[in-house]
Amino acid sequence: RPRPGLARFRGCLAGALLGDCLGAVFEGRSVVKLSELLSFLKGLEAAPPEEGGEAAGSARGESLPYTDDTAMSRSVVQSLLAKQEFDEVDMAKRFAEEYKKEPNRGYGMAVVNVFKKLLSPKCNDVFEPARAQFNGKGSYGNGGAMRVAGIPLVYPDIQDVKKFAKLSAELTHANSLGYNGAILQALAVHLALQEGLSRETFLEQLISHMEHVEADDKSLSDARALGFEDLPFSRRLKKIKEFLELSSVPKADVLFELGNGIAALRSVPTAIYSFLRCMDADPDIPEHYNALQRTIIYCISLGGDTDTIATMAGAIAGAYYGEEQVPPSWEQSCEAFQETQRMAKSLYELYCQRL
Ligand code: R7I
Ligand code: MG
Ligand code: MG
Ligand code: MG
Repeated sequence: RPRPGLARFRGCLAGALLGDCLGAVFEGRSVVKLSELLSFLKGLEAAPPEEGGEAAGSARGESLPYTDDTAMSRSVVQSLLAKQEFDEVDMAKRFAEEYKKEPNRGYGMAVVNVFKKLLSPKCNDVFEPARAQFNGKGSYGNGGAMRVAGIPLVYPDIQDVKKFAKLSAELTHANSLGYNGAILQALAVHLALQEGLSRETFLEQLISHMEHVEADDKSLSDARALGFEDLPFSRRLKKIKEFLELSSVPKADVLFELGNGIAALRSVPTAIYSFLRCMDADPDIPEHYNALQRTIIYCISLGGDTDTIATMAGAIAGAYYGEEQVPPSWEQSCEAFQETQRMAKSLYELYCQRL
């Protein structure tokens, strides 16, 4: 198996952090004016933090805070690094303790009940609180997907990626429309790490994997119970293929078909589409922005769950383009950006050991 470079691991974590911190500024707005977003970015670029980076940035109180997306991503990474493999008890504990330490990072409304149960000494099955969510149906939110990038950065084998993406998501998201979104996002990062994959091959591979993932009984029954057609993620991936064949796609069509919401089904495909479409220039986005920047700008311009869609697309784009496309002025505007570099190096070492 070929070995991806360290630059892709650094790019992935940095892209994810950028997407969360920049996206969070606009989270929940139904409409984001591109002109406003571009002038916000100009402001960041004009005032890069002074010498001293992170410390100076936070001393001036100017860095953009990360949200639950990054807090949970960091717990995933820290657990994988501490245990050198996926460990559900350790990961669950880290999620819950991180929430207890900093509860105001913008967590989903329902997932906090899972953390509270995980913190109780009476909890002896770490998957049980997630199964009890939404009257036993489990959450279909995008929280499993938003934090999953660490899994494909540790496991080179695609079967391991699927297995541990699912298990890591099931700690909070027991509905298959939640954890299948995490599998899809993990597969996208996995493929992005591979050298020189074309847009067409990338999408074809995602479709064939997801058609398999979504064909099991629980995926079929969960989708039907919520009134969706069979194989809903696979269908949206095919819609993405149609969109990419058109010379331009109106924002309204993207929002109607793919969405910008907090359900995994209404956000993971949108992140993947954003990454793929932004491989090409966009007439509305200034040319001096590179493909990774364009991806994040495009995601945020869609409005809605901007931090989460941009963090997922940022992870994919960062893994694909590598850290060369991570602009220092953007990165240095984000809280705790230097820790990202250290974590990427450790993940890279673990990944290489498993090759
Ligand atoms: O998925 P989750 O961790 O939330 C992640 C989102 C990201 O945008 C973050 O940036 C943060 O803002 O939150 O947390 P959950 O609470 O499990 O799911 C998020 C929301 O999805 C819930 O609060 C519900 O509004 C909705 N949701 C559901 N609604 C009805 N029925 C998820 N599952 C269901 C459901 O089964
Ligand atoms: Mg968030
Ligand atoms: Mg969650
Ligand atoms: Mg969000």
